Amino acid sequence: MERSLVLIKPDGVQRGLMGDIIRRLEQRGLKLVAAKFLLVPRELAEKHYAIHKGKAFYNDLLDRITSAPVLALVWEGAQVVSSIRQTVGSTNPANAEPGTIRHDLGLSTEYNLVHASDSPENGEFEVALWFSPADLVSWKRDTDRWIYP
Ligand code: 3AN
Repeated sequence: MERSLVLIKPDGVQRGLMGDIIRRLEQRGLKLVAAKFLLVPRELAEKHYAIHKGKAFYNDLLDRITSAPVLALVWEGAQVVSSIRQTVGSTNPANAEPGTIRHDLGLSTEYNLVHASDSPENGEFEVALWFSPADLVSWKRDTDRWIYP
């Protein structure tokens, strides 16, 4: 089953938007299988953002993600990665479609509220980076039959 890591980043936590962001993902029909509220160790941030190492914004990115608590979530389901990316919107909120999290709740790329895995492969990698297998809850959701054919 496909999984996606979503981080409600420090700006989302500080602005009190955790509930709104979770509501949007839940109402879409996505299924939560793990959650963790934490201060991100620098080493974990470096591994998570390794692909951006060397870019002009890399150090600021690490400073921001480690500056205050983050809510890390794992969502599971068919095509969950692309569904969540659609609900999250473009990296720069100025380009994000109305109705998306980044459009509706943000104004700058630096403070774009959430991270979401960008491929099923990265979803698996990131879930394994942030969670141990025992953290992932396997559960049957009764409403699934009203969401998936
Ligand atoms: P996304 O989060 O939409 O997958 P990525 O992976 O390209 O976007 O970038 C990761 C994070 O790095 C973004 N969410 C944003 O916080 C930051 N970022 C990306 N591009 C820039 C940029 N040009 N200037 C500043 N920060 C950036």
